[in-house]
Amino acid sequence: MRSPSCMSPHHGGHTTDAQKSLPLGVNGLTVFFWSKFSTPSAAFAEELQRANPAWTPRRLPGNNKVVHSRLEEQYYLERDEDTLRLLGLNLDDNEDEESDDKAEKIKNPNSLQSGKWQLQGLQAAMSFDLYAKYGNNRTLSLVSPKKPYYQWRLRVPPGHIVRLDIVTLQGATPGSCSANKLSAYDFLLPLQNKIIARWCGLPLAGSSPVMKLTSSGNVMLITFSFSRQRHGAIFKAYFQAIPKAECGGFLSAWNGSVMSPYYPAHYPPNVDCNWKIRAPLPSYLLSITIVMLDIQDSPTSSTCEKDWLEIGGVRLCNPVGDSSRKRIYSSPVLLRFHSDESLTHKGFYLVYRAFSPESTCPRQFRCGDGRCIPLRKVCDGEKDCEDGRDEAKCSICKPGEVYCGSGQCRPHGSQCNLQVACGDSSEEANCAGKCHHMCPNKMCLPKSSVCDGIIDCKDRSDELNCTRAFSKGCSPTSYKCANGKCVNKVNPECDGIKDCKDGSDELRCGCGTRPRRRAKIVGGADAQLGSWPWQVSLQMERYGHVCGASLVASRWLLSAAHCFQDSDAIKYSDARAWRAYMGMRVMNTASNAAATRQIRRIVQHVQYDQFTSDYDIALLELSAPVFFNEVVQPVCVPAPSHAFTSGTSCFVTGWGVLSEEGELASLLQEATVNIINHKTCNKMYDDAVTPRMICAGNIQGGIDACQGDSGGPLVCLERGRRWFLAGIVSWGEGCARQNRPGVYTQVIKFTDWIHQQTKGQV
Ligand code: 4AZ
Repeated sequence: MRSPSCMSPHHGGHTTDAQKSLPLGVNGLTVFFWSKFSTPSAAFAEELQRANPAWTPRRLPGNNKVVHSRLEEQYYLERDEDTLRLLGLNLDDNEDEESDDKAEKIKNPNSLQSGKWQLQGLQAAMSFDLYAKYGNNRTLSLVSPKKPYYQWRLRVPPGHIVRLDIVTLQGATPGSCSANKLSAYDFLLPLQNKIIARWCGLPLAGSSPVMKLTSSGNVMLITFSFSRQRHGAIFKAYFQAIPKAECGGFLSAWNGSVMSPYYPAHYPPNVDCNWKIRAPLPSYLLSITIVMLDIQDSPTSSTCEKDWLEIGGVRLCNPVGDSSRKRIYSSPVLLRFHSDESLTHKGFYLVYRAFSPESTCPRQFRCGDGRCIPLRKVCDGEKDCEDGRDEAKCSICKPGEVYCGSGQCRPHGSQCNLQVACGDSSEEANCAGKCHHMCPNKMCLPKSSVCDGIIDCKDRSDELNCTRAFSKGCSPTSYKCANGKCVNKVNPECDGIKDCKDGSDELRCGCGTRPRRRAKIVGGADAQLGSWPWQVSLQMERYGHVCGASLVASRWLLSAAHCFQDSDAIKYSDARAWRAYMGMRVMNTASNAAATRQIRRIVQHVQYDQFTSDYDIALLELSAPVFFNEVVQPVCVPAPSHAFTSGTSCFVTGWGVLSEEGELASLLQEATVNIINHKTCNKMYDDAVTPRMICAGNIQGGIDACQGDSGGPLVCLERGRRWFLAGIVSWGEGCARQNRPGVYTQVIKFTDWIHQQTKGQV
C-alpha cells in the first residue's frame, strides 16, 4: 500500500485537503489524497526553496520546467497551471459552465460522476470518474472543449490494471508543452513523478495517433489542459480492465519470443521482470534478435538509468541498429527488464532461437555475432567480422593452408611440392614421405590417396598403374564387369540389358524401384507414402530426428560422417544412441514407420575432415536386417563409372528444416534439384568443393536441402527405371540461397569403399 502523498511542510502556511479518492486495494483500502500548502506569496515560496540546499532540479522529458526534489521516492505535484486550475486557482475562464457541463454529460455516458466542478465557485476544471469491470470498454471523449482543464479518473477492480487505448488525439502533439497537453498518470493525482506519458503542443489537424498505455495498479488519471487554441482539440480513448499479468519466467524452447509486459501497449511503470532462456539441448547456443526496442526517454542519452532491458549482463535502452540486433549467447541467458515509476514506452519485442554451434557456418568462419563469412576472408588483412575475430590469431593459418615460418599462410598444395612458396622455404622442410604422388597441378597427395579408387588428380594419374583391383584396366568412364572386362556404354548397370558377358551388370539389381508409386526441404513439396522407400530417419532417443540416411541393403544404411561427430555434450558416435526408422512419411510417431532398427556399428570414413567436409560418408550396420516391402526398398548404389550428367534433374528428400531459421518438416519433403557442373560449383564456393563432392540445386536459390536433411539421399532416375544414389546431403552455405547450391558427398567416389566395408553385402 502506498503512503499518502504530500508536499513538504517546508512550503509552510496553512493546509487544505483538496482532493480525496477511494479505490479498492488488493489488501484493503488504498487512499489517494493530496494536501495543499500555501505560502503568503510566490516570492516567499521561492525564498523557501532557495533556502533549502537539499532540493535538486529534476527535468521531465517533454517539459522544460524544472521541479525540485529532495529524494527520488518523494511525490511531486505538477507545478504548473494544471494543478492550480484543479485547485481552483489562477483562473482565467469565464465561460458558461452550465452548458458545458450538460454537453459533457451527454458526451460521457459512462461517467459515474459526470461534469462535477472542482471546488465551489471556481469552475475551471472538469472531472470525471470512470469505472470499468473486467470485460467492459469505457469511452473517454472530448470535442471542442470549453474548459481549460479536464481530468478522467479511471478505476478498475483490484488485481487488474487499466489499459487505455487512445484512438483520436488532436490538439496535443509532441513539441512545446506550453500550449496544450494530455497527460496520463499512474496515480489518481497529477504527480510529476507518476506521469506515464504526455503529449504536448498546438492543435494539429489530421494527426491521429493510436496509443496504448497501461498502469501498474488499478487506477490511472488522464488530464487534458489547454491554453488558448482549444477549439479543434479532439480526444477520444477507450479504457478497460485487464488482469494483472505476471512477467518473466523460465523458457526452454527451440525458438520463441519475449516481450515487455502488455506489448505492443506501453509497458506499465514500476515493473521488474526476469526471464531465463535455456536452449533445449546442452552445448547449443542462443541467437537473440531484437525486433523492437523503445525504452529510453531521450534516445540520445547513453546511460540507461530509468527503464532498461538487460540481456546477458548488457543493459540496453536506446534503439539498436541493424548490425547489433542479433547476438549470440551461450545458454542459459538471463534477461531483465526494469521500468521506473514514470514515463513508459512501447518496450521491446525479441525473438530467440537455439542452434548448434557446429551447424551454423559449415565451411565458413563464424564471427562473434554469429555471422558467417567465407573462409577466404579470414586473415586477408581486412576486418570482415565486426569483432575483428577474422583477423585475430592470424599467425595460425586457415584450414587448407600451410603456415610459413615467416608468419604468412600459403595454400596447402604448395607444401612439399619441391617449389618454394614461403619466403623461408619452410613449407618444403620436413617433407620426407609426405608427397607420395604429385598431380600435374602440383597438388601433393599422401600415400593413402594414391590407388585408393578415388581420382584426386585431374589427369587421374593417382589411380593409374595401380596394382589394386578396383581401377585396374578400365577407363574411369567405362563400366568394369566382374570378370574384369570393360563396357563402354554409359551407365549399363541394371538397365535390363546384359552388357557384360558374365551378366554381372544385371546382377544385384533389386534396388531403386518404388513399388507403391504407379502414378521440406526448402522449397519442396510433401512426399507421398512410399515415394522414396529408401529414405531413413536417424533419430536419437532424447533429441528425435537428427539426420537422414538411405537404405542400400537389408543390413546397411549410408549417411554422412558429420552426423556422427561428437560434440562437447553429446556422443553422436555412439551407435547405441541411434534408431533408424524406415518406411516413414509422418515424422515423430514411431507407429508411422514400417520398420525400426537399432544400429550395430557406425563406420565413418577415416579421411573425413570436419573443416572441409571432405569424405563426408558413413555406413551404418543395422542390428537386424529389414524386410523389403512397398514402402521399404533399397536405392541402387552407382558403379564408380556411373555418370550423373550436369543439368540432370534429380530429387533430394528429407525431414530437414523448411527454411534456414525454420523448423523440421513433419511430412517427408521432396524437391527437384539439378546436378551442377563441378567447376561452376567451385566458382561459387571458392574452390571448397573437393573431387569427392557433387553439387545440386537451383542457382537462383529457393530449393535446397537444409539442416536435418544431412545424410539423406540425392537420387536420380536412370532410363526411367531405377533410382541411383548420386549424393548424400552434406553441406552448403545456408540453404536455398542464390549461387549457393547444396553440396553432396559424391557416392560414385565411394562405391568401392562401400563394397569393401560391407564385405560385398552392398
Ligand atoms: C546442415 O547443416 C546442412 N543447403 C545441410 C545441407 C545444406 C546446408 C546445411 C545445404 O546439415
